[in-house]
Amino acid sequence: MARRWTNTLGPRDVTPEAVFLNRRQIIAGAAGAALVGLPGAGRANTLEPNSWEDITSYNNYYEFGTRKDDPEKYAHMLTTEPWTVRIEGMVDRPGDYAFADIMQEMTVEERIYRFRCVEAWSMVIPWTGFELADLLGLAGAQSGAEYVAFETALRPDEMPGVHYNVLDWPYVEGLRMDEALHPLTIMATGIYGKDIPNQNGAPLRLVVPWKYGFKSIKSVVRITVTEDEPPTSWNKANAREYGFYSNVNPNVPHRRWSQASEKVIGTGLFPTRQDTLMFNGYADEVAGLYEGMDLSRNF
Ligand SMILES: Nc1nc2c(c(=O)[nH]1)N[C@H]1C(S)=C(S)[C@@H](COP(=O)(O)O)O[C@H]1N2
Ligand SMILES: [Mo]
Repeated sequence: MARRWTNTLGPRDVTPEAVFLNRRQIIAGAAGAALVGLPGAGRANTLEPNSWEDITSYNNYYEFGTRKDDPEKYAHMLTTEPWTVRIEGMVDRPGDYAFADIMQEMTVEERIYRFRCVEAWSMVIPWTGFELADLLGLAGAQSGAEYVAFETALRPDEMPGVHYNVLDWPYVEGLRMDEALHPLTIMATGIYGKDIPNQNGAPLRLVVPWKYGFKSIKSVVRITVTEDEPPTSWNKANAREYGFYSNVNPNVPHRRWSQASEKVIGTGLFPTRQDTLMFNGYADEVAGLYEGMDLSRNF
């Protein structure tokens, strides 16, 4: 992972939404090449991002409550400046990394990704952020490490939802190392070129576009590089329904509902439904990671 980092775009380089929309085709063709020309998808080649309003008002962030509008109402209580991420475990340079220092080192890009929640709704979100691989490189992740574990802040004074035992706090997630190093895996720090709003996981959150949304852990304060498969919040809460991998897969239903189609957020009172794509449309890029695995067992 010998790489040099250059800072091409800071989190405060604001791109007005209208300008952003005009540029989206170019961006989708460059950074988001994965999104263009999906075989057999029967869809437009460019993705139409959801509005800022949809993306920031229809959220899951249970630390602030379980209703879709709770995060927008309450996440402003979270203090995100200053922010540090502890990176530890099998790394050459463990320590507390200030978010501002991380941003100095990272190449921030814009990526338009499909986002698919396990509750069978979907959006398209124009993230800005950097590749997780670059952050792991900065900390000196060691060869031989197999997994990466993530943890969200736990602040009872700032998070009204953590007083309820809906999950075992703090929220934790994990990836296999090859998933973590995949170029589609990013740490998002913005949306539409603006700083990421608290309800979406400020100041930095994981985004893994081929997995159900709950893998994309918000407001990360700890990253541990490890040999062992780490525990994950939804698997701890209900192992029958939520596995470690959680790859978007229309052929493997959730125990209580089909995963073959999804509601398209932002399509009005009688929302459009569309067929869910294998690996959320990123099969060409990521199917190889799971070759030989039985995805109905490793769900
Ligand atoms: N810390 C934390 N991260 C979280 C969650 C959460 O409740 N707490 N919800 C997850 C779920 S279920 C989804 S679908 C996505 C939602 O991201 P969004 O609100 O930015 O669309 O965040 C994921 N990350
Ligand atoms: Mo979700």
